[in-house]
Amino acid sequence: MWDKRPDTIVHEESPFNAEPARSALCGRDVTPVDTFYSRNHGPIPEITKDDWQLRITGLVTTPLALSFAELTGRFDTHAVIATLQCAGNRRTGFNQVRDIPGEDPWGPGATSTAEWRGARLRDVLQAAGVQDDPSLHVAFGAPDVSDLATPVQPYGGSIPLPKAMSEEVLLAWGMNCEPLPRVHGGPVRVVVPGFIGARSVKWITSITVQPEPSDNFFQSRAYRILPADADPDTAKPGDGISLSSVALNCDVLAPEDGATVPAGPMTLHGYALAGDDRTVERVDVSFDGGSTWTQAALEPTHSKWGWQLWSFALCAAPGPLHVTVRAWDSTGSTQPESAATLWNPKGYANNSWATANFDVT
Ligand SMILES: Nc1nc2c(c(=O)[nH]1)N[C@H]1C(S)=C(S)[C@@H](COP(=O)(O)O)O[C@H]1N2
Ligand SMILES: [Mo]
Repeated sequence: MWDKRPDTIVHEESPFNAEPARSALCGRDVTPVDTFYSRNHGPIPEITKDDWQLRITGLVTTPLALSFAELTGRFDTHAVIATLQCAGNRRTGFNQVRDIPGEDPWGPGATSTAEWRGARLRDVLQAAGVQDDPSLHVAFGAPDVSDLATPVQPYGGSIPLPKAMSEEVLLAWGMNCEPLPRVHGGPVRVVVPGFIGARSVKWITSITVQPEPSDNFFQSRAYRILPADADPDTAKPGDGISLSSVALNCDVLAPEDGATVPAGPMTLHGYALAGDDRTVERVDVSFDGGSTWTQAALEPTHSKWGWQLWSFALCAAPGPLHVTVRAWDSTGSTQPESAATLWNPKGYANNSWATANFDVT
C-alpha cells in the first residue's frame, strides 16, 4: 500500500497509518521513501503541481498566492536531513501501563529520517513582509478533512514565529532526491525539524501569521499532554500542555526485541534523537535494569536535525539478556525511567528508557 515495503506494519488502511519494522530503520542515516512511516488523520488528497497554490496571509504587508512554479523558481532551494517523529511513537509502552482507546498502538517505528529539499519558510515569510514580533504564530492549513476531529475539519497546526524564521524549517517539495510523494504531503509540505511530526503539515495550502496559536483541533485539542486523570473526550480547547519540540528519545533497532541470538560477539544498534536545537551527547547501555551503565559508540552525524545512530559491541553469555538504553542531550537532560510516570490519556511523548530482551543460546 502506498508503495511501502511488504514488511511495513499497517495500523490502519484508512486513514493510512503505518510504521516500518525496526530492522528496516536500522543503520541508516536516511530512511528510504518506501520505509518511511506514514501518519494520517484523514483521506490522502490528490493535488497536482498545476492545481496547487499556497496563500500567505494574516499579519504580513504583502499577502502572497504562490503557484508551484513560483515557489520552486523564486526562492533558493535548500536541503536538510531531518528526522520526523510522531508524538505517538512508542505508545505501546503506555498501553502496557493503561489502555489508550481510539489511538493507534505505534511501536518504535513512528520515526524516520529523510533528506528534505525545498524553500526556507523564512524566505517566503520575508517576501510577504512578515511582522517581526516573536510573540506571533505561523498557522498552516491543509485540505485533508479529518472526521477524527470535533467538529470535523481539515488538518492544521502552528509553530511560533521564531521557529518559523529558523533556517531549518522548509516548505519541501523533495524527499530523498525524489519529488515529494503524495502520501508524504506532495506536492508541498512543511518540515519542522526538532518539533513533533504533527507540526510538519502535509499538502500545505495556507499560511497565516497570527497573534495566537492555531485553533485547529490538532493544535488546540489534540497533541497535548493532558493530566493522567483527565478525560480526553471532555477536555476543552487549550487544556493540557501543547507539544512543540520533540522529546529526547532513543531505541534499540537491532537485533529485534525478543530475538534468540547465538552466544558470543554481538552488536546492538539503535538511534537517539534530541528535541529542537539540542543534540545527543551520549547514549548509555545497561544490562542490569539501570543500576550500572556503559557508553555506546556514536556514529558520525551528517545533520544536526537527523537522528544519532549508535552501536554497542558485547560478548553475550548464554541465558536471558536484558538491555536498557537512555540518551543524554546537550543541556545535560536524560530520559525518564518508566512509561508509568509519563502516562497521559492520549498517549503522547513516551520517551522512557528503551528496553530490549534477548534469549542468548
Ligand atoms: N495535512 C496533514 N499533515 C500532517 C498530518 C495529517 O494527517 N494531515 N499528520 C501529521 C503527523 S501527526 C505526523 S507524525 C506527520 C507524519 O508525516 P509522514 O506521514 O510523512 O510520515 O505528518 C503530519 N502532517
Ligand atoms: Mo504524529
